[in-house]
Amino acid sequence: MENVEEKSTVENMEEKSPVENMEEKSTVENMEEKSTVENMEEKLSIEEKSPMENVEEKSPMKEKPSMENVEEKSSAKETKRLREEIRRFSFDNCALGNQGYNRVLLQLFGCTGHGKSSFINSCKYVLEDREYVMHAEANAGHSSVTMERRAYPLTDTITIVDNRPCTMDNAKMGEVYAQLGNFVPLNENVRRQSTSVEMVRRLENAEPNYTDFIVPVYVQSVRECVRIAEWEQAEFKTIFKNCRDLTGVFPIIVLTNKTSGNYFKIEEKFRCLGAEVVFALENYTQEDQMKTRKRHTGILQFLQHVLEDVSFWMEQERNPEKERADRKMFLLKFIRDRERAGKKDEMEKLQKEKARRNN
Ligand SMILES: Nc1nc2c(ncn2[C@@H]2O[C@H](COP(=O)(O)OP(=O)(O)OP(=O)(O)O)[C@@H](O)[C@H]2O)c(=O)[nH]1
Ligand SMILES: [Mg+2]
Repeated sequence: MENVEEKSTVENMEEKSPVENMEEKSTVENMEEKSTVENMEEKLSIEEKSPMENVEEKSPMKEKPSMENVEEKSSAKETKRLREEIRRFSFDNCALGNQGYNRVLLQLFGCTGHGKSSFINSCKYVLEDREYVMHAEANAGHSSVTMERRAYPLTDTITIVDNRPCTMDNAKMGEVYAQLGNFVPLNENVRRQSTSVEMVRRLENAEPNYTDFIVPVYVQSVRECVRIAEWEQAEFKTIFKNCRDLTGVFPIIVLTNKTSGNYFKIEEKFRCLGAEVVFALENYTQEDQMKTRKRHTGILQFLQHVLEDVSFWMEQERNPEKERADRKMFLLKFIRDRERAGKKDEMEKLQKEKARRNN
């Protein structure tokens, strides 16, 4: 290639046989026969291209599949394979059959603005393989956007749920636990806090649902996660453990905004908090919908991983009715303990106040 570039056109012509030169000449003659406009256009199109481009165009290398082409084709195949595998998942094909389940419920939770709704839009974008649509409203504002618990079907078997945002304070997690436990109706507004009496009443009256296999997913933005203080770590640990005890599954961690900080460090932190699985990714958003291989496969691999986990859990004998009854017991105990802890705090405050007055 270098040699070809270095040689002038005259030199190239001199090296050619008389017959080749004749042929080239006749092309020039042909050009003369064309109209001036046609000639100008042809000339311009030749001049616009760099010499390298002209050589490359003639080069047979162009026809050979480049590494990039091969990778692109194989990644397109991989994306298609993953997508089909995810769409095909059915509880009926699990080791012991469906055991009474018919839906995987991916339950997203986390603080406001960390990318829960954007993650839902990304999953739908990747699975549906058509133009980006903002199914779940996502916004850069400081106030909470998602006020209701809304379900978005991803496939015939998988539904993803956008839960109302929370603060990572175990005492204030009652509403979130109720949502994760599937005791709050879907597609209705959710309260930030309820009294214990209201919560118990709701538990008693909740529509029985035994057919959802619940998978909790905690969403955390790398951008917001500058550091997690010592006391917060203890709180995170308690919350994750409670989610596991409630649903039987340790929350899967999804780190969004992966390119806005050192996500390796944050991933390590979450692993130290007990997380077995951490996925770091960059969501597709209204502002940035440019498809990239890694983003697409990253999201599909997350879904594939969830289904592999579900298949693993379905290898054991399960009883959906009992699981729901256990979740209810867990919540009732949580409400009772929270009530007792609240009363204890109040008593301590009163005693301190009394001691202060007596002194
Ligand atoms: N660059 C980038 N922006 C993101 C990413 N995820 C979310 N965002 C942006 O962050 C903002 C908040 O995202 P949302 O998806 O609304 O967050 P949310 O967790 O649903 O917020 P609430 O509904 O309030 O709980 C939006 O402007 C998104 O476009 C990401 O991975 N990368
Ligand atoms: Mg939201």
